[in-house]
Amino acid sequence: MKCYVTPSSPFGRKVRIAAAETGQADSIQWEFITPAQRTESIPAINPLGKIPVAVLDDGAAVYDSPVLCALIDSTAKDRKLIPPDGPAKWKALTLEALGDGLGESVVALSQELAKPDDKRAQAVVDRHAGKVKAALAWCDANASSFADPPGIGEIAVCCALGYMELRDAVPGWKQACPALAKWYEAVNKRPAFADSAPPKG
Ligand SMILES: N[C@@H](CCC(=O)N[C@@H](CS)C(=O)NCC(=O)O)C(=O)O
Repeated sequence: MKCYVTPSSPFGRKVRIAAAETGQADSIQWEFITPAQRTESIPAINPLGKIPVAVLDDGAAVYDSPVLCALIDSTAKDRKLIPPDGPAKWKALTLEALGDGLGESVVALSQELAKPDDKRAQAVVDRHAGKVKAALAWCDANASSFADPPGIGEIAVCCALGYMELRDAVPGWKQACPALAKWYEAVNKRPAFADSAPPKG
């Protein structure tokens, strides 16, 4: 399959990590595109115009990142990212939803903060900053029970934090969340995470 991502997208990074962690990165044709190329060509594949999106060998489109990660996990042989059933499965998928929600609020917050003062809506900043703060506090309180090796939930949380750092959207978060910061530093040493770190700038 062919998978479209942008280099700095936390959701694209999730899919890249899922593929690398399960040993399948080389069986996917990665298409790194710019935001301008995304605007131009992705709506023909995904009506929402968002990446990550994949085109399967039979021409079918698959999106978004939770669906793509589940697809990749379904063809993984030894290392699985999503437990097969029972409470462990729902726990992993719920942590993925938290990580994705954190990522969405971090993207919205950093876009709003990047606007000039007279165009910025403080209510939007406050709403997303509140969600980010609450998600970080939850992750900090629960980091000691994060799966090792990381599953799909931990991958989603790490990708959101990586984008948050890239945009410096929450200065001082490592001091405020020391357990989460320690986990984040350790998990980023795994090759799949280090190799997909978002580019600066
Ligand atoms: N829920 C989606 C979110 C994907 C998403 O927001 N992608 C962003 C890049 S980080 C995008 O393509 N934005 C373009 C747009 O919203 O038009 C997922 O998990 O894949």
